[in-house]
Amino acid sequence: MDTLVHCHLLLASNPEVLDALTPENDYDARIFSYSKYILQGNSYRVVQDIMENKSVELPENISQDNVLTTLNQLLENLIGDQHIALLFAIASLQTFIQNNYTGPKAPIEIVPMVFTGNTEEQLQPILTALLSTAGQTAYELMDDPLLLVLSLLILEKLTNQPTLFGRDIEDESALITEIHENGDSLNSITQWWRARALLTQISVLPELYGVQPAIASSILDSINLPKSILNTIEGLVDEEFKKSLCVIYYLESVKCSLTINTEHRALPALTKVKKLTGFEFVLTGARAKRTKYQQKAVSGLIILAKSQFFNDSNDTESNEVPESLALNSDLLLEKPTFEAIANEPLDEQIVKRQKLDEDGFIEDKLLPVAIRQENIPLELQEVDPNEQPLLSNYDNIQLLLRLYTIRQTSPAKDPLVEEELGALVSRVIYQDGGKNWTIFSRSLWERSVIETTKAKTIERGILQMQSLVEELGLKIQTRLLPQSTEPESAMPRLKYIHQIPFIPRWELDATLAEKFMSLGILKSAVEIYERLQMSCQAALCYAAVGEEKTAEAILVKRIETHPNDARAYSLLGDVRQDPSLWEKSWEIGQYVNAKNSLARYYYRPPKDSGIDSDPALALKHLNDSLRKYTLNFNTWYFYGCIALECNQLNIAAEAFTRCTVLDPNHAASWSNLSAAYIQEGKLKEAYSCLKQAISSDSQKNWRIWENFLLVSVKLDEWEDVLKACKQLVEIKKDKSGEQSIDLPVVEKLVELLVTSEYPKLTEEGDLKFTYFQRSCMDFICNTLPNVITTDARCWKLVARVELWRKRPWAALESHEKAYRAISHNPDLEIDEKVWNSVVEGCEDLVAAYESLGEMEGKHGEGSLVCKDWKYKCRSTIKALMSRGKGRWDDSEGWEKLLELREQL
Ligand SMILES: *[C@@H]1O[C@H](CO)[C@@H](O)[C@H](O)[C@H]1NC(C)=O
Ligand SMILES: *[C@@H]1O[C@H](CO)[C@@H](O)[C@H](O)[C@H]1NC(C)=O
Ligand SMILES: *[C@@H]1O[C@H](CO)[C@@H](O)[C@H](O)[C@H]1NC(C)=O
Ligand SMILES: *[C@@H]1O[C@H](CO)[C@@H](O)[C@H](O)[C@H]1NC(C)=O
Ligand SMILES: CC(=O)N[C@H]1CO[C@H](CO)[C@@H](O)[C@@H]1O
Ligand SMILES: CC(=O)N[C@H]1CO[C@H](CO)[C@@H](O)[C@@H]1O
Ligand SMILES: CC(=O)N[C@H]1CO[C@H](CO)[C@@H](O)[C@@H]1O
Ligand SMILES: CC(=O)N[C@H]1CO[C@H](CO)[C@@H](O)[C@@H]1O
Repeated sequence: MDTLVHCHLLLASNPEVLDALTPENDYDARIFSYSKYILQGNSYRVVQDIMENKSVELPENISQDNVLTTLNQLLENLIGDQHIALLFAIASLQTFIQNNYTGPKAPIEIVPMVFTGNTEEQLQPILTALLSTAGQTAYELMDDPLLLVLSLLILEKLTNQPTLFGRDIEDESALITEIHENGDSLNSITQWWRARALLTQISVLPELYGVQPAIASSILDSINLPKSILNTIEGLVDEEFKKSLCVIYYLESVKCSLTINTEHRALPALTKVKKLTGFEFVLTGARAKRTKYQQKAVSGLIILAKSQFFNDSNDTESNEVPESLALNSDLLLEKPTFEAIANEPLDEQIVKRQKLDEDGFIEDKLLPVAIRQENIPLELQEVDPNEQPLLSNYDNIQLLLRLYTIRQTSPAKDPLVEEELGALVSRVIYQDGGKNWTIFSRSLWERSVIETTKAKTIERGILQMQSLVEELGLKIQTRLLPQSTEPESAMPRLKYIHQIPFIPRWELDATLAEKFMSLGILKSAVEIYERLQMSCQAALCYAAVGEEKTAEAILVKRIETHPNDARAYSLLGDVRQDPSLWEKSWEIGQYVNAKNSLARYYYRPPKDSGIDSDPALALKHLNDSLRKYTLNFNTWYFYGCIALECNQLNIAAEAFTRCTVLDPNHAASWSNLSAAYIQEGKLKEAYSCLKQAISSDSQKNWRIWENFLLVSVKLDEWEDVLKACKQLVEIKKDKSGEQSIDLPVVEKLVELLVTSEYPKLTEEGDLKFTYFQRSCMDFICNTLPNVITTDARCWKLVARVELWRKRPWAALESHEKAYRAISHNPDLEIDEKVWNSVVEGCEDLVAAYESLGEMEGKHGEGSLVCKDWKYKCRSTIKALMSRGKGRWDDSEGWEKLLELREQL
């Protein structure tokens, strides 16, 4: 029963579902009424009720330590009752989110409820400091940080985890949580809420350091989380319900990856959730009119999408969603009108970026793509592109999460990517029917972010951003003035908040400021930063637009007022390139980026510093950085590269292994990992890394393929050798021509081919070549001839293979080409070496005529490869002699030619 109630809390179900359950006693009734408050969006009432008459006194002189001690004592009593404590933690978290992310502000004052006396002002910096971590300060103006602190404290106590408050954790592995499929469901539920609370904490921090990311992801990393919960309520709920819980689990797991920058791991969860909800969508081309006067439609992108199930629609109705501003353009249409779907050839780059499967439909990618009309899944072919059907909210969220994942994994400002993102967000915004607040306002926001990158739409983009910032802030506050007797319910806004990446209020503001900054509207930007008291952000922006002096001044001032702001020290160090500031930053706050800056500095010191590069020292700084924060891909990569350079192979292997875990598609990491293994003599390991590397190598990096070739040769993996040879020729032929052919390796391949058994005719009269044989013949006989220019040895290899293929006429042709390749050498007349080699070539050709000429020709029985081969021999010899006459008449070669002519 408890578990069921808690599932509804996780799902943010409609509060009425609780009416169907009957409490057995007063205690249960209390639990039910608390749960109902939470589901109604009145979490504050739970907090209020539990804290009634429990406020405690703080010691005279308030410090971080004694606030923490006092809170811990207060909670000791409360923790005794696990259920009530958990509900209190949930309610505190939801109220915090309501107050800083979604509004409207809850009508309680938390500080006076907890502490007697007038301490609010003194407490704010202390509570902010408690939420700060790894040298970076949590956002100082957030509302009611005490709610988040309480929630986190209770949740870590309930899960028996070491506290993250008031001390530095060195060993993060002790904190990783493992959830078992048959584990206690209440524990899993508590862990789940802890992950939510930690992700909330991460969102009030300016950057991503500390142990919180690792803990949150360890909780949300395993399907055992929902499974262990569902095990307990087996039989009590239907399949649909179970599915919903798994759906939100996957969505939150993706959200977590996005939040902690491990977005490369998001795809499997996205794929699972798409399957679970039976969601169909596809990106395809369409003709579209975008402007009012446009006569002809031009090609564009569109997402066609349709939901299969609407099992998440137990929503409380609310018609209030943020206003979508009209584009108000004389030129552009509000939204494009689409005409023919999928008749347009898709942009080549979209097609190339993804490997097409046979039927032109790309599944299991961030964006499934249909190339042609017939590749569009059946259900979607019927969709009217201009009136697409309503999507279920979970499906809308999937589109948004895919949008975030694409954005985080693609190069910034790529116009093609922007267009794909635009297509995604349009699909979410333009649909008929009810709109959900969180999802709709977020998609409007994302549309603005995209629009502000384009000249034609930037105006609406900025205005929409401004209006959203106000909508979420000021308007909510004014609306909440006492005139409204019934405060608007907070629930519609909270419903999907844990599935969508958090963007706190101030971050919306800060993004708007950044946009102003990038447009050169410094004044408006600075106004915002000042209002938000975000000195570091302001400094970063100034530095980015080249105003280092201003940035420096802001940071200096910040340090004067906040001598413990480690991040500010480090940023000042970045501006001044001064190692002592980074050292200071590390000393006072263990701020991770300070160590990264130190490493960069000592690895590549500025010219005017007069010091030499010191990779070993850089390595040491990076080691400090990584011990403190283990999820930073770039730091691991840099660490690995320097370690390779210093021949610290174990370290390099460890580093690149970490890289490949964080981003399994990073070809260079796989390749560099293999380099470490090769040097350690671990060829097998190197080989399997390189296999991974080439399967993710979209950049066509020849270094990777060359390594793959070398290792495959050493391991006698000839199919792979062949594959690598082919790819290398493909990559390098335009630039280096026949130099791209690795001759000794190709010779070995030919040797293997021609000594392999030639297939017998099957009953149907076919020849069944092995894969290697077919592929090798194709490479040697079809690819190489287009690349070879002067190398006779290559032509002879082709001839050998043609002969093996029982195509003597083709073999002879290759011999002729081989001879032509050497005999064209203009140095023939002046260099005896060249003369001798041409004579040798001539001998070879004559031998070829002799041996092949009489064989059965191309046209089958009765035909010959070369009927007049003797005549051809003579004329070849004659032609060569006439070229050498007068210059080489008494040379050894001349003698050979005479002899040759005799023997015919
Ligand atoms: C939606 O509501 C119905 C009836 O109120 C209930 O049976 C069902 O379990 C709810 N679904 C979810 C996912 O909460
Ligand atoms: C809290 O204190 C007030 C006033 O002292 C009292 O009226 C009220 O009953 C108390 N509430 C509880 C739950 O003890
Ligand atoms: C207040 O703090 C000062 C120094 O920080 C300390 O000496 C003093 O004993 C404290 N007073 C109380 C009442 O704790
Ligand atoms: C950092 O160095 C220590 C001691 O040399 C070593 O044990 C540890 O594995 C290193 N850490 C990383 C992340 O490589
Ligand atoms: C500092 C800050 O931005 N606080 C905001 C927290 O969120 C609420 C919305 O409920 C805003 O009103 C506050 O301004
Ligand atoms: C209301 C509704 O659409 N319910 C659907 C929920 O999902 C199941 C399958 O999992 C469908 O059969 C229901 O129709
Ligand atoms: C405000 C609100 O809740 N609107 C909609 C949320 O989404 C469902 C569909 O999943 C609609 O039925 C609601 O009207
Ligand atoms: C693909 C590859 O080899 N990438 C890098 C491996 O590391 C070295 C540094 O040691 C880089 O220079 C390579 O580019």
